[in-house]
Amino acid sequence: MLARFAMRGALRATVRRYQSTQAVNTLASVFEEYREKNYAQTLPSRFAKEVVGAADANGDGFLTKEEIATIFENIGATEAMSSDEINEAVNTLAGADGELSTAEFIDLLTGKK
Ligand SMILES: [Ca+2]
Repeated sequence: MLARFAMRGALRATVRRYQSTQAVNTLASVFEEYREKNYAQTLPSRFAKEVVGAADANGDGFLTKEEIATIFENIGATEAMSSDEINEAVNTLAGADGELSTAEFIDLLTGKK
């Protein structure tokens, strides 16, 4: 009985990890597609800085779920991810401190993370 509970817990953890990874991958691919379509001549690092500059509406150096959702609207990608999936991706990227810094997001957009 205990072993079965433990197994179920482990499975749930694995599924969660998979969903988190998927959400992050989808988020990265949305911006990658947008870059390829609209910024093909721009260096990925420059593109990443522009996206983050536009996304960080209050300029505090951190990106909230709301700021990411707004950028999704602005690039016409609202169909690509639900707000739950965006939240999932942001939480995963933010890590233990619970905050997604613009530097962390630039790493994602430039494939360093
Ligand atoms: Ca911000």
